Amino acid sequence: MGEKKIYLSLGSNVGDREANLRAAIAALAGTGVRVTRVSSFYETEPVDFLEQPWFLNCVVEGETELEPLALLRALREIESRMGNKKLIAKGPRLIDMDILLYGQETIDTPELQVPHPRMTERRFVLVPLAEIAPELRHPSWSGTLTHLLACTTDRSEVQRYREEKT
Ligand code: GSY
Repeated sequence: MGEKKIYLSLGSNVGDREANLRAAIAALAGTGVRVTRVSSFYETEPVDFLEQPWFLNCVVEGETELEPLALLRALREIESRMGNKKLIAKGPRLIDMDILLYGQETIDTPELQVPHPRMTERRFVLVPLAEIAPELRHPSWSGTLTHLLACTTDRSEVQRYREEKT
């Protein structure tokens, strides 16, 4: 099938959120994903389920030869190895990894939908993605990522995170 450019959304709102994001990004290399870019980290107001701590979110660009479902399973494997437990649907989680885009493909199966169906309604995805890929387009969108960000009706807070220097 060849190598595909992919975009993933990562989020954490339990424990050491920064360390969780960094561990998940590091783990991607062992699954057949070559990470090519990582956005800044962002402090983001929860959406959907509001009574939970703010998230730290970022977006990762990578290249992989994994098929889409194999990639999804690899992400779920990293989540469970890191000890993720989603006790409440849409509730707090140590790490969450979603496939946003898989090349220019459209996938609509019960297990996986790509582009991620809610990504254009989520500033916590659009802001970091626009940082690393402002001109990104997909056949199912009208315009670039920058245009989608300008048009979204989501007003939730997304603030650049000050990363600690070690
Ligand atoms: O869908 C991913 C988990 N999640 C998030 C998130 O990552 N960030 C923010 N800000 N809100 C969220 N609500 C859910 S569910």
